[in-house]
Amino acid sequence: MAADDYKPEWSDPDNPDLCSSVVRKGEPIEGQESSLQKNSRFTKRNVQEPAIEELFNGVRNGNRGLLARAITLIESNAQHHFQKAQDLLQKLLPYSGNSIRIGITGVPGAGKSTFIEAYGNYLCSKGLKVAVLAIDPSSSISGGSILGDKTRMERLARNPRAFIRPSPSAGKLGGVHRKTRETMLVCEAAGFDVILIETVGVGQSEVIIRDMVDFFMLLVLTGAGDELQGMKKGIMELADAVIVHKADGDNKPRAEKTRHEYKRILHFLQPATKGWETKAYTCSSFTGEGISEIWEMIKNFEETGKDSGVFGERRKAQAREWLYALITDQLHYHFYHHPEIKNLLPKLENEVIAGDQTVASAVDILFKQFHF
Ligand SMILES: Nc1nc2c(ncn2[C@@H]2O[C@H](COP(=O)(O)OP(=O)(O)OP(=O)(O)O)[C@@H](O)[C@H]2O)c(=O)[nH]1
Ligand SMILES: [Mg+2]
Repeated sequence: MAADDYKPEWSDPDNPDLCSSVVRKGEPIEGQESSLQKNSRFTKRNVQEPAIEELFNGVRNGNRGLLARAITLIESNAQHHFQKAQDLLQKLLPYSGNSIRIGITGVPGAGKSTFIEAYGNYLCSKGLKVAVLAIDPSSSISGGSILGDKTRMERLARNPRAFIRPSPSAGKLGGVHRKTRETMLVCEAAGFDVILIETVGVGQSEVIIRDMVDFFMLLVLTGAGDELQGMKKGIMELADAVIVHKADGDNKPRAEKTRHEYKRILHFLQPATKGWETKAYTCSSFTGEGISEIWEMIKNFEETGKDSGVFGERRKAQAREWLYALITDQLHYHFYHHPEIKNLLPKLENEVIAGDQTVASAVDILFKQFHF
């Protein structure tokens, strides 16, 4: 061993000879950069956060990089980003509101992402700019749907008229709600004409999305006999259109039959939008059949809704709902983060479980302690 060599720290200090490895002191290289230093991937970049003005101009000028960074700022959970994000939104707000907001739901595998790929490209080919926001509260568990969507929306992802943004799935649904809504406003200020929001129809997410879109469509599959029985009436009553998807090849006649079944059922249900009859359609994202009809139908929906005032009324009602949803969120947050409450709650919980305290009196005690 040379004078400067030593045994690695993971060798056994009592039996150093059992370990044959030695650590040799490195020699600095004079005059030239090592490949690690040269490779920019390994150098620490000083990433400066763009100022609000820069983000605002970037969004308004359709600069994708800055649009993405504006959305990242809005999605941030960091407390110190909150004010900046809200200041930016406040500036962008007057330029928002000019798109048609479409929510798309359906069970996993219904073909939502594939439909968005086909539909989004169709809309782009008509000269429209399309933003896609994908919400998937389940993907924090499955972990991979964003990657899947990238491949399913490959062509759309490369389309210069389209912008795809997977929503952060982690965290509670309320948080996803706020961020998706605000992201939607930013995309509108960036000049997107159509916003498509994909959500898996397995829980409360479709109710939340219904509250932020103008038009809500449900993608279903054939062989719906059983599915129809099991399907919650509730979700069908949220829909402005039921699309029997994958109506291609051998499946086409079955899709037509399924469409009739849905038509019959829809007849008995309350329509989701006043003055609009929710109908069933068939479509295939593989052949493109039915895609243009769906766009015509949505344009018709927008036109009749704007004429009757239903469209504008819904947006106002949604803004009001959103206000109260955020107030509830804040109250919830402040209540559970209040030091006295954090302290008292476990004790009261035990007392309630043990039957030593009534629930109402426990709540009363907690709220007497709750003050800002
Ligand atoms: N035959 C046929 N198959 C389709 C069509 N659209 C989608 N598929 C297939 O259906 C499967 C599911 O499609 P996705 O687009 O991933 O479905 P999804 O509803 O987005 O699924 P999740 O995001 O997991 O909820 C894929 O294997 C697609 O190839 C269609 O129009 N016709
Ligand atoms: Mg999908």
